[in-house]
Amino acid sequence: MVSRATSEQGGAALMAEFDEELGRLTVKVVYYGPAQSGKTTNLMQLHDLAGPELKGEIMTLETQNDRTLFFDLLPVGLRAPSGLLVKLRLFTVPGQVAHDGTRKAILSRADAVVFVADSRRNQTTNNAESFDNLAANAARVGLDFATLPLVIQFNKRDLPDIDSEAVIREQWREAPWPLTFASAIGGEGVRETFAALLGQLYPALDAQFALDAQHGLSAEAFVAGLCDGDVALRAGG
Ligand SMILES: Nc1nc2c(ncn2[C@@H]2O[C@H](COP(=O)(O)OP(=O)(O)OP(=O)(O)O)[C@@H](O)[C@H]2O)c(=O)[nH]1
Ligand SMILES: [Mg+2]
Repeated sequence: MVSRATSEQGGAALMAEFDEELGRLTVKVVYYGPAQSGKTTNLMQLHDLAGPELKGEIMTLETQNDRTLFFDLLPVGLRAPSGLLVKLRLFTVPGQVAHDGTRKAILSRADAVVFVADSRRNQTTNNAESFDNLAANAARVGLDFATLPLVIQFNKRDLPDIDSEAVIREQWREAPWPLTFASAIGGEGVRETFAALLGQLYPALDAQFALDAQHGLSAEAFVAGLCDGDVALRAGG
C-alpha cells in the first residue's frame, strides 16, 4: 500500500511517499536556480563522490549544448537499521526562462529544494528572478514555501567578480535558510550543501515517519549515511 504523507506534523507537510509493503520511503529533492548556475554539475559531482561499488547512473532527460531541457535525476538510497529503505531522488530543473512549465512540473511534490545561485555580480538579477520564480511555482504546485526544507548555495566561487561570503551573508541576513558556498566544477561545497539540505529535511521526515523511534535512524546517521561515501546509489530508481 502506498500512502502519501501530507500531515501537518512538525510544521511541514512533506509529500514523501511511504510504501509499507516494500518498506520504502521515497523522497524528492529538487535542485532549482537560474540557467547555467551549476545544478547539473552539482548532481554530477555528488554522483562522483559516491562509493564506486554502489554507484548507479545519473539519468539525463534531454540536453542541448550542455543545457538541461527537461531534468537530470540521481537516485540515492540508505537502509535504516529497521530495514526501511530511504530513497532520495535528486532532480534538477532546466534554468532557462522559457522552460517554466517544465520547472513547475518537476517542482511538483518536492520535499526539499537546493537553490543554486551563480555568485557572479552580473548574475544578481537572474538569481533574484529565479528565486522569485521558485516561490511562485511553489505556490502554484501547492508547496508551503514557509516550511519547505531549503538551502541556498552560492556556486562558482572560483570565478572573479563575486561578492565576499561576508557581503552575501549580510545581504541574506533576514533569510531563514542555510547559505552554502561552492565551486561545483571542482567539487567544493557540493557535499556540504547536500549535507545542509539533509539536515533541514530530517526533522520533517522524522516527525512524519518516526525515523528515529521506529526505524533507528538518527539525524546524524541519516546525513552521514547519505553523504560520507557510504551511499547506496540505486540505478533506475
Ligand atoms: N567556473 C565555474 N564554472 C562552473 C561551476 N559550476 C558549473 N560551472 C559551469 O557552468 C556551466 C553550466 O553548468 P550546468 O551544471 O550545466 O548548469 P545548470 O544549472 O544545470 O544549467 P541549465 O541546465 O541550463 O539550467 C557549465 O559550463 C559548467 O561547467 C563552478 O563552480 N565554477
Ligand atoms: Mg542543467
